[in-house]
Amino acid sequence: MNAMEFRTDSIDAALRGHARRHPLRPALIASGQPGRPGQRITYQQLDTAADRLADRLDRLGLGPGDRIVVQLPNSLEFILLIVGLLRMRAIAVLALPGHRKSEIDHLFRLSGAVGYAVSRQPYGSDSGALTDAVRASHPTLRHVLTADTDRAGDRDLDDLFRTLDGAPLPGAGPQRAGGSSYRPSAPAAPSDLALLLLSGGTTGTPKLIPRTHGDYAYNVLASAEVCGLGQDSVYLAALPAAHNFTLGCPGVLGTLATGGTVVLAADADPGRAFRLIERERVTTTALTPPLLKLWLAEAAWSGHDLSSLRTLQVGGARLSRADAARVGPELGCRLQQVFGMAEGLLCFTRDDDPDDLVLSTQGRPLSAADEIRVVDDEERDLPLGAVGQLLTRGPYTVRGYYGAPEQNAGAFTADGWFRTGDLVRATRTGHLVVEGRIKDVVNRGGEKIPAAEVEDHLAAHPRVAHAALVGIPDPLLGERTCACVVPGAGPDSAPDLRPPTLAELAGFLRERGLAAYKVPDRLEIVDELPRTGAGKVDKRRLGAEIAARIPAGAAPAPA
Ligand code: OOB
Repeated sequence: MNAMEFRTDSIDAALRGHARRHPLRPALIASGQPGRPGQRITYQQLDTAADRLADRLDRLGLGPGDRIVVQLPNSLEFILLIVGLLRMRAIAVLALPGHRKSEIDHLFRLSGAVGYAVSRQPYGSDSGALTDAVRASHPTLRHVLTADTDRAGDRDLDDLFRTLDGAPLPGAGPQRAGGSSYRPSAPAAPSDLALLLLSGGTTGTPKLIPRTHGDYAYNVLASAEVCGLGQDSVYLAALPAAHNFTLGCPGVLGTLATGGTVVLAADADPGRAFRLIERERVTTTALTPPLLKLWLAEAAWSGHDLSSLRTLQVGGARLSRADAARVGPELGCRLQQVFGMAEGLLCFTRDDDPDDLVLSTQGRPLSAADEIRVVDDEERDLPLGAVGQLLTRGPYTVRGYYGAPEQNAGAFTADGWFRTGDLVRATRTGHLVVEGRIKDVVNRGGEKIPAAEVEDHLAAHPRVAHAALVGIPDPLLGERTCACVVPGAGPDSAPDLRPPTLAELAGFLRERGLAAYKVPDRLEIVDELPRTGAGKVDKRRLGAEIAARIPAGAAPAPA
């Protein structure tokens, strides 16, 4: 099936079409826990379960336009809920599984969400405490839906979610024959909000990115077309499906919208992933560069049959040419580099690109309607091949963050170009090479860490006078984080002025509910922070000074 045929459709309409045309084809395979067979559901089952879920949520009082923070691991629950929410025109606010109280609070503050769908699994015994704390600080929150993915394999699809008190969602009434029962009051219009994605950040604390039904359908379906997805495709979601890359580029939704099969892995562990690739004859999957390194290492001695794999997408952070060159010979599939952003723009290397472009560039824009400018510090266009900031505009790139008029004036030009904060150079063929960035974000192996967010938390420590977060080069992750701290009396000045240790700061940040991946890898105590003429911390100089102190290849100091 050619994705082009669906270009004007919504994701949900495409999915319903498949449920009608080939109800018994497998839509989703959840790998289950180790030692469990996993659960398979057909297009018809997916369609019916999404209807029932939408119906039950509707009875609970959730409706079009309501925001629901969704924090679920790769699981049937997650995909069903996304499809159900798209169907009922409610808006999923996507949190990552690693987020904790600090990030979840931020998402509630920004979105005014009325619901929180959360699995017990990533928090273990903490989940109750987290949801209680979120409830206490956000009066807008009316419904907490819990999913317990441990039991997903044993349960009826109807019973995947419970409300917080353990009660099943309100019943859907008598089942109608032939599946689909839920009838939304009106189908989604292309301009209706579909998803709120968290920005990796350009400046300051992260913002929410409003993606509409129309732009996200374009994103998903055009990506599926570029990747050649169709009914014979089997896509393995090894990265968290809550990432835009895994969800819709083309990812889970692109596979479902073109009638293929999605295999959900609990994580990207190479041993488990290789077993799934062999068992389910996976054709397509997506990784970040550090995970690719782990897969390459595993493939060197693993006996698994990976011959079904046709395309391996790698994106989210810069891939070295050396690792890129190993994909074909060592994994036996075609590499596709992907340079994307939750704000919209997606670049892909294409199947028919010469090898040199596939190995050395991060691809070219998805759409002929994507507009690209490479500009200098004064936002003057640079000649072809020069390195400058990438500005972009296009059919699926947002024109502003959600409810953030002040920040939008900085992040977007008056005529709607998004200032990506990435430094790129364009080739004659229209491909882009990512050369660096000017935004204040550390890209830790694909996980984005907005410096200002961590600095705000560090500055709250009683023995921190000033703090700055910088990235330092790392052979596995590309970059790690280093907190540069000027000790001294912090906000609640304490008599004890010993410089804080990394372990103390790490404990303090965890206590404040910061996601573990944002806790700095390293601490440098400094007398002062270098400043620019304008009085801002000179991150470039600081980063270079710190990198010079660290012997090449040194392991980060243990926390
Ligand atoms: C993806 O999306 P985000 O929103 O988490 O992060 C976007 C940023 C980009 O602005 C760039 O700084 C960096 O991540 N990035 C890359 C890259 N892909 C993303 N830097 C170098 N090389 C690459 N290939 O990360 C994302 C969204 C959709 C598809 C793929 C990745």
